Amino acid sequence: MHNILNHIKRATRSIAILLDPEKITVDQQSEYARHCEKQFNDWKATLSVECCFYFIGGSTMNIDMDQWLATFKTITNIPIVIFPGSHEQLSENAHGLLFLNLVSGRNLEYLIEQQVRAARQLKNTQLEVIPTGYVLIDGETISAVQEQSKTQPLSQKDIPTILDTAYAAQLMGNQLVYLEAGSGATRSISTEIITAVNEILNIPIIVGGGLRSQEQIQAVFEAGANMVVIGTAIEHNIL
Ligand code: 1GP
Repeated sequence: MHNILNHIKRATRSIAILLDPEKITVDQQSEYARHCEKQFNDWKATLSVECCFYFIGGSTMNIDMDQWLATFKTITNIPIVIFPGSHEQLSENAHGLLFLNLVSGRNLEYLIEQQVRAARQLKNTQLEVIPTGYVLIDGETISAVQEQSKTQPLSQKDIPTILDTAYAAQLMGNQLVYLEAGSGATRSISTEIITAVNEILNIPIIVGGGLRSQEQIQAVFEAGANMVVIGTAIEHNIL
């Protein structure tokens, strides 16, 4: 048992690498994991990161994710957390699951429908299920989340609405709040927003989308993020 949420709560700085199984074949997994694990060690040394995770998921999933995870799980000791694009991306071959609700959007499909469809399968799960308020914020590109969910991101300029949304997510019982600019965002979430959200919440904050340098990651931690998620920069090997 990894006790993922407790680790995130206790650590000052956690980091997750987001892997999309559609983009990595089973044969490439070992090489990819070696590359990621070297990166995790660098971050521990240079950014004082304490806990490392893999987030696994994608907005679409046209491969057998369960099978992909079954092999990936055998080649790493880093906890694997599913970051699902839909209720079809559930698998017991992981350690945890972000049980997302897209609180920035007004599409019932992602506020309750997907969660209801996942519920029966999760009744007897061994996964650590972590309720997570998911807040999509404009990253100046049309993100896959925006397209898939057919919801609008919150404007980075509208900090009061971002704060109200994040606070509502906490009041609703979420254990984490994820501030998301969207994978490949050209503008990551401002440190001003992260600081303001950090001041009003007492649950950990995850920040992701468009982070491409050590300096950006450092600034996001300094602003108050408990966890940072990096996808594209690892995929394109630009860190
Ligand atoms: C996307 O926040 C993650 O859900 C990661 O974004 O791919 O831009 O690093 P990037």
